[in-house]
Amino acid sequence: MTKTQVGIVGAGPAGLTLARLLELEGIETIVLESRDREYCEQRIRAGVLEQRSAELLRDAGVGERMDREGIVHRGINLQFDGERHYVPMADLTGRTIVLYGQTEVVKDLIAARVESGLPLQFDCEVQSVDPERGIVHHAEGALECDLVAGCDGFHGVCRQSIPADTLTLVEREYPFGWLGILASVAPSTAELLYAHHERGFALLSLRSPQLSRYYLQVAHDENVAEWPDERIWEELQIRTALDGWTLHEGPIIEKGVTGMRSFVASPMQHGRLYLAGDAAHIVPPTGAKGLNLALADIRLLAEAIVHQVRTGSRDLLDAYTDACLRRVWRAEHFSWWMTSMLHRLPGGDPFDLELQRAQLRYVTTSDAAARSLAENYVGLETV
Ligand code: RFL
Ligand code: PHB
Repeated sequence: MTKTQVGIVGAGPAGLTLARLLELEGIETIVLESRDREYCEQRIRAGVLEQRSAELLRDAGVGERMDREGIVHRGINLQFDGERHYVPMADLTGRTIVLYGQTEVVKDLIAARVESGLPLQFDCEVQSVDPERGIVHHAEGALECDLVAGCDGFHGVCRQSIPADTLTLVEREYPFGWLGILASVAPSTAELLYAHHERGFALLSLRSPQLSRYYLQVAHDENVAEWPDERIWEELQIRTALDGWTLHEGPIIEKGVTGMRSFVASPMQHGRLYLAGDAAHIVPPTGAKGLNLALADIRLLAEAIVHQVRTGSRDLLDAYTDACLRRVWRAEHFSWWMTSMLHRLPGGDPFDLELQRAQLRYVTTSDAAARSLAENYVGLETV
């Protein structure tokens, strides 16, 4: 049986970043990924990197293109009741965010791994993990590991390999989803716009000076075939309209619907298996936290593994779940709060609506409330 120090299941941002950080410390890893390279590099997902996520990628030696092509943002816009308000996050917190697509992060990490010539096996599905013995069963055989990193996302097999009676799952599903598009048109706003509207939420984001990424609140099981391009633009125009401002339209090059859920599995470890990223927790995307939480887990897991290899002490590994979950639950609350404040609640009564409007007025008029939103959005340093 092949042996390695750390077996990594999944070549998403979590698995690839862990592989890279351990490589820099001289720790041996093998990465197994069920899909092919092209699929991994094309999958469109998150776009907002907290400052500390950007720093982690720089520490991993893959920040060069991000620093050249990523777009630094200093705030976000919130729109409601026909007015647009700016939340100056950098002024309120001293920190910024970087707009750089998850697809680009993944491409940079894969390129670095390939250049190092270290094992990264695509088209190699993991079927199960034996957490006690550290054995990973995959399409082409088995791998024996000192430690297994379960970075295989929400639908992966690693979490399911932990005995059900030792795992607590906490979950909330939301009665709506997002229709996301990538459009070949210059963004119409310099920074992100989150819009509360009686017809539903809308978000204007971007990927580059020529590529816009826009979202509309839709039903959680919405059929994308019912959304021809004209209908998407019409709805975006209505939900983001503002006197004296124009939303520019262009060819839509990708569209898809994502359901929204909050989910936390605890503990995030069992025997030799450690879960990280979406394999252990999911947030609704309104707080832009999914990718950032995955990278925060990886920072802790890499530190704990290095500490154990260098000193023989399991202290940091044993503390891994608690250290991760403090940040995870803060982000769960923030993501739920942003989601609740900004979406049209199906069947929502006037009381719900007035609470949302009161909260939106508060965060756009009180410095203290705006700072609270901003420090969560850019990423808290203290959790
Ligand atoms: P990933 O990115 O899902 O990577 C997991 C990898 O594991 C592979 N895999 C397996 N490999 C081997 N054997 C198996 N049995 C395997 N099962 C799965 C998968 O093919 C994949 O390559 O998890 P990771 O690394 O934890 O990264 C987390 C982020 O991807 C995620 O938090 C965010 O992208 C969440 N998310 C979004 N977050 C945002 O902040 N903003 C967004 O706009 C946003 N959009 C999204 C999203 C997540 C989505 N998913 C998961 C459905 C849109 C979507 C569609
Ligand atoms: C994105 O650019 O894809 C994005 C930005 C902010 C969010 C979610 C997604 O809250």
